[in-house]
Amino acid sequence: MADSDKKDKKKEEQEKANICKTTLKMAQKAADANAKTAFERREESKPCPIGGSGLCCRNCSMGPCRITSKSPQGVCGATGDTIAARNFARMVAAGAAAHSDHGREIAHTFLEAVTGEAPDYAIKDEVKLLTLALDLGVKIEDRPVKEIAEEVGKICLSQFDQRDEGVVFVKRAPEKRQQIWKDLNIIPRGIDREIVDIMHRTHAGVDQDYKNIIKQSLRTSLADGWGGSMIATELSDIMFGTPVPVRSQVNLGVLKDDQVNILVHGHNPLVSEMIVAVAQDPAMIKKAQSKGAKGINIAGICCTANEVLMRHGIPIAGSFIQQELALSTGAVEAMAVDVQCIMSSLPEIAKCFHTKLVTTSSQAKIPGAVHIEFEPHKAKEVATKIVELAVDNYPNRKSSFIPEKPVDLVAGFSHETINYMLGGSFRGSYHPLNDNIINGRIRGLCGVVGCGRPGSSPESYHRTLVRELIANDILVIQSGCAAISCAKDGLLIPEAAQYAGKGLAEVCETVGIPPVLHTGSCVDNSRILIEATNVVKDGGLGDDLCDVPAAGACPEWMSEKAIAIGQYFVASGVYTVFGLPFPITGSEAVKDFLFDGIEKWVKGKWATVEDDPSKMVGMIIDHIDNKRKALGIDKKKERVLYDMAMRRELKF
Ligand code: SF4
Ligand code: MSK
Repeated sequence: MADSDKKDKKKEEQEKANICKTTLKMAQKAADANAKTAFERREESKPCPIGGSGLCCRNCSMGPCRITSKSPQGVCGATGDTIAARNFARMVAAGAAAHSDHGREIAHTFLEAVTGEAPDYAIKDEVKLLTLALDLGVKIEDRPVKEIAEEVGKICLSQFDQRDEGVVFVKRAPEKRQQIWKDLNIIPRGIDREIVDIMHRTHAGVDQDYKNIIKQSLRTSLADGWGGSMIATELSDIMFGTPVPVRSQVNLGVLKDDQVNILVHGHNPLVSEMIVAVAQDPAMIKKAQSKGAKGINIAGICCTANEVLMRHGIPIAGSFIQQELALSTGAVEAMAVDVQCIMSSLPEIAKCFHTKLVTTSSQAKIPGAVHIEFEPHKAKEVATKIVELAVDNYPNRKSSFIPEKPVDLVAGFSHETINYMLGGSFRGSYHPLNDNIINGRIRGLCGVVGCGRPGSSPESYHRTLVRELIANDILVIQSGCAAISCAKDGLLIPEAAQYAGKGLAEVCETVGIPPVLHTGSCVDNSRILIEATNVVKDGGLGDDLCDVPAAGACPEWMSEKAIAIGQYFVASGVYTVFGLPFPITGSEAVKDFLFDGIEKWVKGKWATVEDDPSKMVGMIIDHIDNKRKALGIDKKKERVLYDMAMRRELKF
């Protein structure tokens, strides 16, 4: 067998070993029940290669124009470079809009909660409120908490439509980083301003310089990462509690045969928090029992799952690609969805079973679903209606199939938790983390985020990448569906330290943390920015985010939000590796710029796209080792290659 054949065989074996088998099994079950899922639709659909490479424009009625070697310009004369950059910038704008509008809704409700207009919500974490107040320059003295909270809420809400000034959290970044943004004139204003700017300049016949378009997309992404998203995380923590380590379980096996199963799905925790509270009400449990159920079981899908997991230990039923499969178990009485990543097919799948699909946001209605609109001032009332609908539906359940047992996980790694766990409550600090990076036990850090896509090897890229990173002593911080994928693979428990390299394992065992830290939902990627900033501020690892031996990775993605996140990582100085498909590969100039030229501007860049997670690990290790060398803390370390023997040892 030729060497290249051997390598392909190895890659294939690795991919097979790391796929989510529950997903494949349930996709088949769904097909058997005539419930068509994304797995089948993907087989049927034929993605357009021109659109996929970023070279299709439909920004005016003279088009759509598709750039090929035979037609290298659109009707208006736009080149492939302009078109690819415009498409990329619009993806950033859409992703940033989704995160930040979520943040705006949280800020609105926060303000209504403190003024008494949304009486079902309260302030749970006063310490975090006061810390945030100080950051925002709000006086504390002996003022009542309510007064401080109101001022904090008003300042946060004002950030979204800030027209001229930079958003306030920019000041949290290392000073050198702020200077880079200032010199480049990309200090972000409010998200509304930045997104309107992108939509304007990408209209037909406006900005035709691809670099100038990319520059505005950097600014917009920063308005999200250091603005809208960060506000969402901060205020959610204050209202619902800052996450601390919590044990729970994951995978479709968290559904219960003998209980009313309610799934919460989407992103915004405002509805799901109330559903969790209402489902614990003894009167509601009694009602469920009167229908023949033993109780009420709440579980989550996607990032709403991550929100209620982080703060309440509510189990996770599945990731993005498992949402249809969760309904195909036939064991779900109701699925309540809020916003983002909700498949349009859900009502069709729900119809094959007895499940009630409930939409709750005025921004996200789905034909065929029951709509019970969420309003902050009657949050509990809305949640009660949803839970009652599910309870009443329990007797309609027919046959169900809940796949194998769930897997344990530990989540809750906010930056406050990392500070506390590493330094202790009285001397909380990132110092031990920095020390262990400097002494080489921890080679570096990697934020691994992303979604997962249907196909023959679901979620295997996340798992292969993360397994190999930890085997090479790289501490992984995760969010979103990437974290759910790896949790299902048993990597989010302290015992997973056995799969880490010797140095990382030693640190994990001493502190009692997993080698993969779950930091929250995809809006909580802002926590990763703060965690990296804390590493810089603690000292010894450079004076900007780009100096830290760290990288970002997104081996599987589907959402425009992932592109916005990638762009704010890059704008913050992070080397960021994405899996295929990447939306601008049709333009060599834009590709070269994002993968290389942009580094001169922001000292971070996108990495050459690789469709092999093991190669991505190689790129990340090279980058981390180069950063260690630049800091003068490099020690020669062999790369550990992930092999099948390592996989066979797994008990999960
Ligand atoms: Fe075609 Fe130009 Fe119109 Fe785009 S803006 S559709 S490239 S004519
Ligand atoms: S939910 S954006 S599929 S992570 Fe945040 Fe998952 Fe990706 Fe949606």
